[in-house]
Amino acid sequence: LTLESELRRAIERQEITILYQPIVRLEDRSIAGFEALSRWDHPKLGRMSPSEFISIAEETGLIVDLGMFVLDQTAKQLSVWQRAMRSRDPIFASVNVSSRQLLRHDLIHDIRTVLSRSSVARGTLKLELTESLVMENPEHAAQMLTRIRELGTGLSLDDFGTGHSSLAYLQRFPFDTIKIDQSFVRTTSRGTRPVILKSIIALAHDLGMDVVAEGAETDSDAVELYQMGCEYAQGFAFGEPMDADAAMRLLTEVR
Ligand code: G
Ligand code: G
Ligand code: MN
Ligand code: NA
Repeated sequence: LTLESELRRAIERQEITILYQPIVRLEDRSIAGFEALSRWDHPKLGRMSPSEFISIAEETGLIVDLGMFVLDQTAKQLSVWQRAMRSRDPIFASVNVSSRQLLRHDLIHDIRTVLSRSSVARGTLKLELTESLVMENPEHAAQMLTRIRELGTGLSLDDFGTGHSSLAYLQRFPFDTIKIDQSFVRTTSRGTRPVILKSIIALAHDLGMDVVAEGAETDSDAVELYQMGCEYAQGFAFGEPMDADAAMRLLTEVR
């Protein structure tokens, strides 16, 4: 069997596992949401990370079914979490979307279907897209993203700072959140990037966007980010990607 046909079968048989990594409010370290991260449990090769199979999925078009599976599972899981913690601010969940799903497929139809099958609070299902994805076809991407926002879906700009789009482009797309790439964040405790970080945070806030710092690995990263005005962070300092039950325990444990 080729990897392609194995992946096709794995998607059909739902052998893709979704892990969830917490995104916390730096103010009080409470959980604001989770990012969904796929894993493929291959019978011989073991647990594979997206870097090993997303490109195959993209090239073969399998990403459309895989993406729908991840969206659907995540929305269902999000409804379960929200029901379990009814009294507090509803948490969000964000799902990574690849180029083919947005630009060469009817993602809007998929999102409508997923939202109609689940009962997530409006605005709490979010998509993550990278700069390089939206820059492949800025006009088309901007149109699609505007329609997706109208469905009540949040939009995060992922890996911010690694692409080569101009900052001016930020205003052309209806993102509500930017996620600062790990490469800027992981070095905060060594003090090499504070100027860049502070500027990105201030710019995002001026544009009315929330900011999530990715790759916060230590407590001092978290403290420094908060001092720089960043309100959300994700990283090993707060939790690694975990299964849905572990996420549920984290949400419902008495703090
Ligand atoms: O979890 P990990 O570090 O291995 O993720 C690597 C990359 O794979 C991340 O950049 C993430 O955006 C991407 N990724 C994870 N899950 C998915 C998914 O379900 N769909 C797509 N398109 N990308 C994903
Ligand atoms: O590209 P994207 O931002 O979606 O990538 C998310 C990936 O980053 C996940 O696969 C996750 O495993 C990884 N990751 C999350 N937190 C940390 C961290 O604190 N340090 C490092 N090195 N990687 C992280
Ligand atoms: Mn991401
Ligand atoms: Na990222």
